[in-house]
Amino acid sequence: MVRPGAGTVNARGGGPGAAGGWVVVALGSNLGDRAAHLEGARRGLFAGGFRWTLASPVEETAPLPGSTPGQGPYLNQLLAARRAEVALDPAALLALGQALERAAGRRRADQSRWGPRTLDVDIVLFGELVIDAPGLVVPHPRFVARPFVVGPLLRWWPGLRHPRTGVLLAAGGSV
Ligand code: A4P
Ligand code: MG
Repeated sequence: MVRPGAGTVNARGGGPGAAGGWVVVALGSNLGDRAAHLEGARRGLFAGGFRWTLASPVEETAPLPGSTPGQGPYLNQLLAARRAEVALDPAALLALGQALERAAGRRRADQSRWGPRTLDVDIVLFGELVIDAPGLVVPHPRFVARPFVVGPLLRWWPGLRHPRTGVLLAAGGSV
């Protein structure tokens, strides 16, 4: 749960290659009808006020190292919306994503960390915002190591810099 006013929110300057005008969400699913879960998330996000206009191809990916062993492959996809087309603040977008996860039947209590899930909705970027609040860290703390996130980002915004560090993103994944 994100407590309004908790933590810190800082806006950094934009610049060439910055995705300052865009909000980016990552979808993941490796349980049940994976494609249907992503479709439900795309529809629910748009209807809820995240009016995305960029969508990466859906990519099938092996579970990341560190994921609970024995689970199946994921479908992953990235969506991006212009900030002007996002009628939600970061906490509200997180709450919408979690509501969609619940609607997809996700149960956290009986799942180990990085266990299989019907739907995961992560906020990757919220323009240039840097957020360190209980329950919400933006940019998403692990996205730079994920080729299925960094790949689409660099195709959309070559020369993209990490809003927290200012470091150029690399396809290989480290910042
Ligand atoms: N949270 C904090 N910041 C954010 C943010 N920017 N976006 C909090 C979304 N949530 C954020 O998440 C745990 C807590 O993170 C939430 O309470 C939220 O307030 P969760 O969805 O309950 O659990 P999780 O997703 O299992 O944990 P975590 O650590 O967020 O995992 P990740 O980083 O989401 O990775 N392999 C492949 N191939 N594809 C995947 O998509 N995903 C994961 C999970 C593991 N392996 C994967 C994939
Ligand atoms: Mg997550």
